[in-house]
Amino acid sequence: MNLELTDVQQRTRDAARHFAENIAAAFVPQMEAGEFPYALVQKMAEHGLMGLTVPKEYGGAGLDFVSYITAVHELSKVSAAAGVILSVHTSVGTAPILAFGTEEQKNAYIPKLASGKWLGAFCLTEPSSGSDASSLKTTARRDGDAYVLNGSKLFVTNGGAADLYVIFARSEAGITAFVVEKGTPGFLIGKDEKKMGLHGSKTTALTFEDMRLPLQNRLGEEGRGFQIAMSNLDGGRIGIAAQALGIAEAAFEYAKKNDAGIELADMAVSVEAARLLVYRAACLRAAGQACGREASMAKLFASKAVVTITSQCINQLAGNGPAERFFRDAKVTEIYEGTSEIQRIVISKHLAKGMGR
Ligand code: COS
Repeated sequence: MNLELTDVQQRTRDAARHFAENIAAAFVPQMEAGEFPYALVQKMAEHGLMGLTVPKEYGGAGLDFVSYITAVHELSKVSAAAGVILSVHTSVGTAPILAFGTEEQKNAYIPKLASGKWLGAFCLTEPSSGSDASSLKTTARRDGDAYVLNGSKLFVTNGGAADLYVIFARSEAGITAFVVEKGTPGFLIGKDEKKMGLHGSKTTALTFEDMRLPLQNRLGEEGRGFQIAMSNLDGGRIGIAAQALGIAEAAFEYAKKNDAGIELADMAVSVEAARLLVYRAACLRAAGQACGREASMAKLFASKAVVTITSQCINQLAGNGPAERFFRDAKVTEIYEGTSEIQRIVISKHLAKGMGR
């Protein structure tokens, strides 16, 4: 497999790096103070970052998944919060509608998401179901020409800030996906979680109280929601792995600049190995090939690497510059979009099916 970036991918990476260093960096203090960076998202939109993988016919840049991953990677080197805003918006907020939406849904939502006029989010986790996603309890009861949703979601990234939500609920035929606009009656936004890291990224609970959705808000077939969630999490996990890689690389560069000693060699090996796994998974996704195993491997490895590297970095350079932010931002990459234990389960399932490459 050729892991060299093409000219287009390199240009996207260079533009994203330029944007991260010259525009996003200025928003870091505001984000660290706990503010969601609406103005930064607006600038990301103006620079075409919010629709990188969306086909041109729906107003996107029509680029491949690898190009998009370079953008998450570069942004995360400067701001892991900006990286996850982009990753969630693209891989799990927009991609399911592109992949499973009707032409009507795509025309209604994708141009708004691709232009960045709207921000996307994804709601699977609930107060009583995280890793065991298939036991979710939010209900979708059919009532004439509508579904009525009741339940709640937890730890929704971009929650409250997003305009459009992909929501999973249990209907008669099983787990079913829906697209829901903020402001729909019965759609209630909870308060922001106070987190150790990613202070610029919003994480909220959502509650649905007799939230009535017309049939046309159902995404994909009734009962196919779990597959929709899982197939999009494959892409989402590569995004989070790229975020972890970005933080790891930033911490490594910072340690190198400050001469953090002999551990630099181990850090360099981990960053390089994470890079290879992330870009390998991204290449498979871009080629439309199955990538669940590789996505989980990339996320498992890159998240572990970033936690180790940022920990070593803070051991050596405690109290200096951004080391403590890198350390705080790193941990959640081992948790969201599937914990490390979940990644091991996914990899083991592939091995058991004899799908090891
Ligand atoms: N792409 C498409 N379909 C997939 C898939 C994927 N990557 N992974 C599983 N599926 C499908 C399977 O093909 C199966 O479909 P059929 O019923 O039609 O055969 C169905 O989903 C169930 O698959 P499986 O039996 O493997 O699922 P499990 O219930 O054993 O659950 C885990 C698997 C634990 C891996 C899953 O629940 C999971 O990933 N949990 C973590 C969820 C998560 O990441 N949460 C973070 C929240 S994101 S905010």
